[in-house]
Amino acid sequence: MAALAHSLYLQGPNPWKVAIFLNELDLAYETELMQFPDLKKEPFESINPNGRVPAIEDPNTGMKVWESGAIIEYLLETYDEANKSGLRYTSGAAKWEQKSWAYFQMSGQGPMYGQRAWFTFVSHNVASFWVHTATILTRSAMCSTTRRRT
Ligand SMILES: N[C@@H](CCC(=O)N[C@@H](CS)C(=O)NCC(=O)O)C(=O)O
Repeated sequence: MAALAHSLYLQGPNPWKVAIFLNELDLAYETELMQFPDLKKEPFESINPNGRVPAIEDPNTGMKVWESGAIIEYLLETYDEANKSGLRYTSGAAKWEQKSWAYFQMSGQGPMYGQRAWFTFVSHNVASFWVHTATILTRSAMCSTTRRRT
């Protein structure tokens, strides 16, 4: 396989899922440690219109991929033909069990752990937190959709 030089925009817990997976597949990669203010503007928003890490750029394919779950699926499909990770289920019950756990992690466990950390370490005002979070997430989702490349 050709040498791979991924740029992984790394800060907070989610990028580590991708780093662990890159290591599992023995893929060479470079990391770029981002600062929070740099996530919500160019040039990073051209990589991830949602302005969050992780995101990767793959010079082998020219692909830019963001959202940790999507990145892991991309790496599985692109670089794990031999099922080195043991996670490349392409059919049957194992495929759908894997997808069930992956969706649970990304839509349930991950966000809940994040919100608990926010309440515990940053904001202790639960009521205003929910209004604030819903507002930010709604705006962020609208902006991401608007910025989506065609
Ligand atoms: N669902 C996303 C979550 C990404 C995410 O929230 N990343 C955090 C760091 S772990 C981040 O970029 N936070 C910056 C922000 O929310 O502005 C994923 O799994 O990639």
